[in-house]
Amino acid sequence: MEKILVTGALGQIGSELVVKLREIYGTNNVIATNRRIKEGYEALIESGPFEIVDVIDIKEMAQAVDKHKVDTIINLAAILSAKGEKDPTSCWNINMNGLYNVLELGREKRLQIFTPSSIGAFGPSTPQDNTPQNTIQRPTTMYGVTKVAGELLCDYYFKKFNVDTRGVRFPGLISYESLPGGGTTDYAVHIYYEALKYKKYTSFIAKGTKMDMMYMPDALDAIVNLMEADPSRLINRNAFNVTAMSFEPEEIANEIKKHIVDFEMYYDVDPERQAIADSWPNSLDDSAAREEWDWNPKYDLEAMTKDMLEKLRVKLDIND
Ligand code: AKB
Repeated sequence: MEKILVTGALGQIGSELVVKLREIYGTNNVIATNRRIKEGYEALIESGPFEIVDVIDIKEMAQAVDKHKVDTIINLAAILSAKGEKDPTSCWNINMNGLYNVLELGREKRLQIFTPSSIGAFGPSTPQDNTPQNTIQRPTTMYGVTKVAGELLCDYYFKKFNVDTRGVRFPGLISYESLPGGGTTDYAVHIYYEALKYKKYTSFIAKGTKMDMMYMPDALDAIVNLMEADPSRLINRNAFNVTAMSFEPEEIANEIKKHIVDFEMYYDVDPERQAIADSWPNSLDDSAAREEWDWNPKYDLEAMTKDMLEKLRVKLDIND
């Protein structure tokens, strides 16, 4: 990775990844792109090369790749699970046609490509506990359909055209910089904001619903470490299970109560997002990632909660 273009750079992962990549590879070697300017991201936009690029427009993508002599694309432009159920057409268009364009550019211009898959690539017939790396994948959301198809397409471009494609199946990602937009696991981010602001939170996910999660610093390390991994060690390449913790709403609430003793948790379950959560695994087996590229997350629920609350107190200017 020498000249890296990030799509969806103003999203939840992109806005933090661009900063990290610029620290490692140099500001001018990381080209942040997004399909539109978003309010609140002025500092990021002005901090280095930025282009308005829509992944579904291959000409726009090709121009940015040529202009900046890019050798790597990290393709983060995507519509998440809950939003994808409200607008399956856009979900297919951005997630699939965008990825196809990225892979075609990878083939033509010999680029290295990172594409995130998700726990959303699994479905109700997948084994729910310690979900294996290779198992049944029959997702019931459009997001999941695009993620399974995306995993296969990346495998195809590697095998057929020798494009250096790599990827992980991310769980719910938790961060304090940018809010996630339209996911099923978003409750695990919102809860920290509301705990600090109002000392209470109403969860749209039901008690007892376990899902895999990860703190953003570990997710960023996963991207960089996989992209830098020795290719001769990679057997799975495009869809490594990765996880850092698995919890249900009561467990995160109890962890927050250790820091905010009068925090109260309520439930008002959203049937659509609950159905998605119920179709996803309780916990993943990430041993392939550990064996093939030394995946080893640093944050568990306790360490993440401490750090999230400390960072958000500063960001939200809350002192009590
Ligand atoms: C979502 O909830 O849609 C995402 C994901 C797990 O892929 N956070």
